[in-house]
Amino acid sequence: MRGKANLQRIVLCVLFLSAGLCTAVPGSVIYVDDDAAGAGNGTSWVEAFADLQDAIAMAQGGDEIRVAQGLYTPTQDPLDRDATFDLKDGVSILGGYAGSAGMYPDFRHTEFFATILSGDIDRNDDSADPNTKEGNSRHVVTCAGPGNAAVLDGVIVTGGYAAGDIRTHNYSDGRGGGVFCRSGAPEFINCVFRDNYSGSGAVYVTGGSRPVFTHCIWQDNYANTGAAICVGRSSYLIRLDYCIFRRNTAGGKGGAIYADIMGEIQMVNCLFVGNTASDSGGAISCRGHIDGTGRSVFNLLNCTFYGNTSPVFDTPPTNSTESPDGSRVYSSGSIITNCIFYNEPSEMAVSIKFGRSEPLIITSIYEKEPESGQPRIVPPAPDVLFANPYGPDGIQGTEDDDFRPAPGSPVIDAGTNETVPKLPPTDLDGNPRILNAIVDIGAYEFTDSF
Ligand SMILES: [Ca+2]
Ligand SMILES: [Ca+2]
Ligand SMILES: [Ca+2]
Repeated sequence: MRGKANLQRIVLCVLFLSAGLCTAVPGSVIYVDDDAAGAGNGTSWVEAFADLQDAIAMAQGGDEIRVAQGLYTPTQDPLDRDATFDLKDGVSILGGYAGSAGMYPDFRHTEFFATILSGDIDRNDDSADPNTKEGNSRHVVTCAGPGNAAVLDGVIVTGGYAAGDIRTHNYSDGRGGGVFCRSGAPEFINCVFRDNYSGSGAVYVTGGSRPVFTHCIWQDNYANTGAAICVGRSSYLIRLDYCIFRRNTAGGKGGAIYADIMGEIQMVNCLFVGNTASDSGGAISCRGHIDGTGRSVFNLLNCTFYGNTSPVFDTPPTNSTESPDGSRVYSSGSIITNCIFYNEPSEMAVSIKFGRSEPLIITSIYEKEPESGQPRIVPPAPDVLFANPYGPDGIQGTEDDDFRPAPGSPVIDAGTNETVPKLPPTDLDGNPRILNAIVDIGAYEFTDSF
C-alpha cells in the first residue's frame, strides 16, 4: 500500500463496563506475539499472548490489541472449521508490529512485519492444490452485533474457505471466506484479503451491516459470486476509499463485487485491475430491480478500471430508456464521476453490469467495444495513455502495473471538482487530489515526477 503503510488510526470508542472478569483496564493495550514464550498475560511484548483469541477474549471496548508479525489461525483444532476471529465492539486489532523478534518491538510496518490471519487451520495449504483449502476455516474473521464498531487494521486475511457447503446447498456457510459481516459498522484499514475461496465473497456483507474499508487490497480471491465482496439482499452501506481489487475471479457474476438490491456502495479513489467474471460484470455486477424499488446504488468517484473481463455484454451506459431485451430501464440513482473504464480492444470488455438500471455518468471515460474497438459512448473515448499499464514485468494485473496518467493523457485536468461526495484530499498515491486547479479523471493525479 504505497505511502500508507504507517497509517495510524485513533479510534474513539464507548467504554463498556465489564463484569469484572477481566483484569485489563478499558483503554489498555493488549499484546499478541506468536513468538511469545507462552503463559503470558498480554500486558507487554515480553508477556504477550501467543494466541490472538486470548487477547480478543480479554479485550473490552476501547482496548487496542497489537499483534506482532506472524501467522495466526482462529483455532488450534485442525477440525474446527467454525472457529473464527470474532471482532468485538469498540476493540481495535492492529497488525504489523515487529514484536519480540525485533530490536524495537513496537516498530510497525504492515508490509515488513506481516500479521497474517489465516484460515489454514489444518496447516497444509498448497497454492498448487485447491483441495488443501477444503479443511480451512469457513470465516477467518466475523463481525456481528448491531452496534459493532470494531476496527481491524494492518492485517492480511487469507485462506478462508466458505465454499464446501455449496455442494449441499447450505449457502449459510458458503459466504464470506475471509470476513463475514453480519451487522454493525466495522472499520477495516490497511488490510489485505487474499487467496480466499467461497460461494459468495472473500468479504460477505449482510444484515444491515455498514462496513468501511480504507487502503485495503483484495487479491487472488475466488468465489462463485462477487469474488472480493458480495452483498446479500439486505440493507447495507459500504464505503471503500483507496482500495485495490486485483486478479479476483468469479465463477458467476461480479469478478470483484456483486451487490444485490437494497443498499449503497460508495467508492472513492479505487483501482480494479484484471478481475474476471464468467457470467456478468468483470469488476462489478449489480442486480437491478424492475420496478425501481429496493435498488442498489453505486456512487463511484475517481476510480480506475482496467482489464476487467466478462463474456456477457453489459447494458450499454447510454441514455436509452430500454434495456436490450426491450424492458423498461429505471434509473438506479447510481452516479459515476471522474472514472476510467478501459480495456484493450481485444478483450471482452465489461467492467460493470448494472442490471436493469443505468447510472448517471459524469466526466468519465468508458471502455471500448470488444469487437470493433470503438468507444461505447459519444464523444469517443480517447486512448487514456497510462504510464505503464502492464508494468516492467509485461504482465497485466500484477503489482508493478502503473495506472498514473502519462504526460499528454486526456484524463489530466479533465474531471470535475464539483462532486458528490466531495473530493478527498489525496489520490490513490497519497499525492494531492487536485493539482493544476482541476482534478484528473481516474484514481491518480498526474504529477511529472515519475
Ligand atoms: Ca488447509
Ligand atoms: Ca505488470
Ligand atoms: Ca489536475
